[in-house]
Amino acid sequence: MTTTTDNHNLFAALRAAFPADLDAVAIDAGAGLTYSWRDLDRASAMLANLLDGLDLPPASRIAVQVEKSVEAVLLYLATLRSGHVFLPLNTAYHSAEIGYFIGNAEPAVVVCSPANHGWVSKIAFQAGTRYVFTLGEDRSGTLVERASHCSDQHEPAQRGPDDLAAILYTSGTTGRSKGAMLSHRNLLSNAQVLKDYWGWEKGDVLVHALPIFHVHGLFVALHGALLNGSKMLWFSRFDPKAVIARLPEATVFMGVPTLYVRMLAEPALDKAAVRHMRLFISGSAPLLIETFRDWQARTGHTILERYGMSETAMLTSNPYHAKDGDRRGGTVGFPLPGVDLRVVDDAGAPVPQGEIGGIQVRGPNVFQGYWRMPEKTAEEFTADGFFKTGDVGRVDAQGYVTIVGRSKDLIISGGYNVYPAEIEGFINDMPGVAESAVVGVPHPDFGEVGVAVVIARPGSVLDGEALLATLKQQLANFKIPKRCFVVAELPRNTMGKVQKNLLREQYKALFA
Ligand code: MLC
Ligand code: AMP
Repeated sequence: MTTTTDNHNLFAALRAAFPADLDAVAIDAGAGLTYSWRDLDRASAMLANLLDGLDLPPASRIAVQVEKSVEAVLLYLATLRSGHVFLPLNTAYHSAEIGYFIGNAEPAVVVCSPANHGWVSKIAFQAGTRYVFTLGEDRSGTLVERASHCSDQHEPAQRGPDDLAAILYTSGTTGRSKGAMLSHRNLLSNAQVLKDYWGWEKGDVLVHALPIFHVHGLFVALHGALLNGSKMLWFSRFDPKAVIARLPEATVFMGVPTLYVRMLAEPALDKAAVRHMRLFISGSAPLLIETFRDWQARTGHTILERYGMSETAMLTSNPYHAKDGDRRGGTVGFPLPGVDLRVVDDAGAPVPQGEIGGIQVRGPNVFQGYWRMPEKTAEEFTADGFFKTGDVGRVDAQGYVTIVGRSKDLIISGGYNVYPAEIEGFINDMPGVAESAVVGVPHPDFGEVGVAVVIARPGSVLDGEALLATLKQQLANFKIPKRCFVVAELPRNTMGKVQKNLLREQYKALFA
């Protein structure tokens, strides 16, 4: 087993952190189903040997759209282990979305759920994919079947620090999604910083209730537990009652704000339920100050809010240790060790301390660029190597960062990003539609949701509900605006540009 520092393979570092007792439980998936550390090692070796046996070009993309399962984690570990590049895809994506990702990334291997094999394999083989495997949530499918014949011993592939470990697609404000390329060093350096910063300790047990196709569930939560040799209580989907019932066995929880809102709605959430908890972490979307305060009042715990992105993993965090400061609601804390963060004006010059501007960042966690989009990559970096996050914020005299908005036209709904431009494009293509605007409005459960405002072509009559029903057949469910209004005109400025701020104002109380 290679664990020497000259191999920068992230898997080698995670494997080196496994506890000495390999028979201890690593993942408790509920209903009596558990995986030991030895299981993780052997099963990921078998899957890595399966990938090796396919004789793929080095750094092949392994695209994966499957329901959350421990086997999906094993496939992620196996992909790292064999030196290929993991490309996770949200299970909500439909064929048009998947067609784009597969066409753009040209994965050598696609793994999908058994139910989707028909349409996914058609798209994949047309795009030149060599192998399509299936993986069901219940360990069914051809992937596990084929791997069961492979050896359970595997030496991790030799990887350099800048070699790619994963590509995460993030939607673009204009045009199509971009694949953020993350290297072994990007991911490992961030995981190591968080291990220290959040005070991971022996005996910690993590509740893992997030999806594993985005940074939060796949990297922040999973790497955190693995790098600390900590057990995970595994939930294939978030159910507040089920999670609260197992909180007494846990010490660490990570969630998007919606998860906290939904747990607060449960009477069973009380001080007894959280008696062994050490840390509650929130991120991926703004945590409302009311949620922060309600959580404090109900549980006695102060949520630690942090901020990150697909392109950078984690950037800032409220302090864990009291000696480093308070956890301040409404702020995302301090830049993490190793992260340079600055706030600049429209011309790119740093603003005076305390003033609002665009947030730019630099550090070992910042990605390698967008997959096959060198011009886009160049546009998003400054000459001195800072990445333009598209988030707008300020830094106060104590160094706390507050996010006040976004320069990118983006809605964050229940922790998922929705790009209005993409939705508007689909709506505008529908018969009878002259134009549309999609804006985000406050929502008590999802934080923010999309609302579509549509103008009909002269002579056409449109039905908002019918438009949404059509959209639902084309796009992932979380992207569908929750309401659609057909109106006579959209508010415009003197340049003719739609004034989305006025629409947001007009519809802001829709879900109050
Ligand atoms: C589901 N729906 C959503 C939605 N999730 N709509 C808007 N926003 C969402 N996030 C739709 C469903 O399709 C359904 O529509 C209706 O809303 C009600 O669904 P539900 O049953 O209430 O949803 P549920 O399945 O319980 O999912 C809610 C959720 C989930 C909050 C558990 O969205 C979730 O796991 N979010 C976490 C996302 C995440 O991990 N983000 C991290 C990104 S990483 P219909 O019409 O079908 O009834 C990142 C970087 C960083 O941002 O800093 O971490
Ligand atoms: P994603 O592209 O899915 O990785 O989403 C990243 C975006 O989520 C960031 O650019 C921010 O706009 C937002 N985000 C993440 N964490 C927070 C937070 N704690 N507060 C506010 N916004 C956040």
